Amino acid sequence: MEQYYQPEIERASREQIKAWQDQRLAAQVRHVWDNVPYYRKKMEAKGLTPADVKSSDDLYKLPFLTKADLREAYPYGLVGVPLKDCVRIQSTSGTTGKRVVAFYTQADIDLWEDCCARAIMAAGGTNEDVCQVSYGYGLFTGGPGLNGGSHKVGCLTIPTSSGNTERQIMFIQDLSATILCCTPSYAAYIGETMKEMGLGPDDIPLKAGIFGAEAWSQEMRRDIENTLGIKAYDIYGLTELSGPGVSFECSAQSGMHVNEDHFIAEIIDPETGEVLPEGSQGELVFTSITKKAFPLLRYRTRDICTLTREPCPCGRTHVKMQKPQGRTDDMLIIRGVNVFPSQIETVLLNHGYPANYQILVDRVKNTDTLDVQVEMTPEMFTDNLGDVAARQKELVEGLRSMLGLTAKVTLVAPKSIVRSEGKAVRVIDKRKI
Ligand code: DLL
Repeated sequence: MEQYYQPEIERASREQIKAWQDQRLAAQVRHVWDNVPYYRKKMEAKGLTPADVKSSDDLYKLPFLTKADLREAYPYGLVGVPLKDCVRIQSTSGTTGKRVVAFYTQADIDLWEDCCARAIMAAGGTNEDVCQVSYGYGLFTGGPGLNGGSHKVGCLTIPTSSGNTERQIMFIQDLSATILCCTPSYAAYIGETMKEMGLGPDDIPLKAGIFGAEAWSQEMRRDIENTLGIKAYDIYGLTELSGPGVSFECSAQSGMHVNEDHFIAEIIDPETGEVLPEGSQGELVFTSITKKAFPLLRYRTRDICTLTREPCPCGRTHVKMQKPQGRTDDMLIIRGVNVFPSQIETVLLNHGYPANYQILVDRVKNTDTLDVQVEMTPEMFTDNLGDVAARQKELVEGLRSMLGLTAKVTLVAPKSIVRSEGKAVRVIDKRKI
């Protein structure tokens, strides 16, 4: 039976959700106008005052915020409350430019943890469960967010953080963990290590996994579900908006419910900024309507996906976002063709390869090259060069029909591609260097 952490909110009528959003957005615009001079200037530049935003129907009038704004305003320029009222920061793992630093009041942390608790209960978690949190702890939001949610549900929480994979498996077995929270690539790695230790799905008590923080395909979901003997749920979020739990998957496993009492989602055309109708694919934009320390209005996530309000069999009424297909800044343009790493992953998994691969992009004599290095499983591994060549050819064909361009495929020995304990690095684009 479906369980809810806050049923009266998660199953509220659309009218009720709209009423919350209308009232909270107007209050949030006023809060930001009064307390965040950086954003007030942006509003003034558009000739807006808080009186222009009376309800969520007026949202489109507001200016966007981008990562560039966050960098410009670093570190305190977008903070909406006195620092004495802030109790924590978290930060992104960004590798280029300045990190994003997000601030939280105690109330902001509470609502963030509520969102994570909703995700855990949607995955079947109760206070009878043992929840192992194998996302990184520290500045990254994954560990602290799911840890807080797990406490709220009342699960026995095991804060292993990431790494030391054999010890992760030992805790799962010895402490009878029933729910595992980590990135999908780390879940796959845990599964692979279990196999090497001679363990199968029946040797561990896990029943569910809550995996996110990076794009992962349906094929990868099926793989992880089979290896660990669990149901694998997606969870989405970003540091700028709190962390994991902006949206989460329910038993229907067909998209993630956005916590609309805290976040308003829009889909825009990334080129023009125009708001697109429901069902269109575009860039996801979020407005946080309840957080006070780091309130972001119309923040452009760069994630590409669609929204749907089709009724969900789980009973939740909040809008669903499809799995992000990738990020506008992840999209590779190779010889003029748009390529998402997730498309390549789908082809590999459909041909029976594990999700251990690396995509190398370069430019040789003014032509882009795409080289996909794919690991063979130990069962496939052979030194018969003819067999390897035939397998490579099959993948080149598969990629050609998915992407419409020719890639070079190199099959490499098992275990030769480095494993990830957090977010996997799949793409090395040498053209930028
Ligand atoms: O990754 C927060 C998080 C932690 C989410 C644990 C889920 C679980 P950041 O490090 O700021 O925050 O990265 C945010 O990661 O804009 C997406 O591009 C990507 N992302 C997050 N969740 C998913 C997902 C955390 N389920 C960025 N599917 C986002 C695809 C995801 N991409």
